[in-house]
Amino acid sequence: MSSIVRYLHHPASQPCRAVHQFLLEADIPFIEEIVDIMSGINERKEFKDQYNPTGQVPILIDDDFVVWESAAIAFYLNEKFKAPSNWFGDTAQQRAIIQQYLHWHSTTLRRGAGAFFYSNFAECIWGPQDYSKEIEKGRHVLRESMEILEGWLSKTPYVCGNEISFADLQGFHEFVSHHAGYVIPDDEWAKFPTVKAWFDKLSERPHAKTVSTTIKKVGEIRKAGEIIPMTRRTSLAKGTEVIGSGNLGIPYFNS
Ligand SMILES: N[C@@H](CCC(=O)N[C@@H](CS)C(=O)NCC(=O)O)C(=O)O
Repeated sequence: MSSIVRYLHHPASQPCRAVHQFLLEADIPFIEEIVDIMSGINERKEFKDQYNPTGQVPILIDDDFVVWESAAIAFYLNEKFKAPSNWFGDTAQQRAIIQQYLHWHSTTLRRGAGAFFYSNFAECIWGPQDYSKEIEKGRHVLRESMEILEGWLSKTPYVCGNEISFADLQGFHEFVSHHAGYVIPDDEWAKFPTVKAWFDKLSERPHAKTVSTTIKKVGEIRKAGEIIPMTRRTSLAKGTEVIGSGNLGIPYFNS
């Protein structure tokens, strides 16, 4: 296997930034390739056949080995490059707790990304419409997830213990998008002071800043009311969004 891996990603994507930050934090050599998911290139058959049948990023390529899903990518990198044990755990119990977070994350906090997507990106794709139901669904999941996180973080400084792990990066980058997109109002943050303190602490890490530059710009552009041209669908508009929702009449196209 090659010693320099290829990392296919997009900086506006939460799971992509989590893996990107992990690559930098663990000092893993990689070649960066940005996939323009805003243009829908990732929806092409060739892309899906070659890289990822879901048409999503991030994707990691190590010679002829291809792996997608952010947590699986980070897990592979951790093993291959023998990253410091804080990232994926040293003991069976630490490893289990980190995996526990990652599984919880993908069905809860991650689903709250709908609040960001529908308040910041939907209009750019489908024009002005009433997206409030979708936004509220995302916000609901986000609030419930923040309640759980508030409990965890009141016991330990990081979500899985005393040291930062990949679980923190995965969770943190969801909040980076919500923060950049003005999704969580101050009075909502105030209900979760421990989550906010954890978010602020992680925001200070130099690599967190490096990988978050683009999404912060995106947030400012949208706040100014400007439209970002994009034709993409997203995982959230492919019918995989918030629990039991189906599609609430928001148009999207299957090709
Ligand atoms: N569970 C996946 C989620 C990946 C994901 O949602 N990727 C989005 C960007 S945030 C994507 O590539 N969407 C395709 C699109 O927008 O067309 C992971 O953790 O890697």
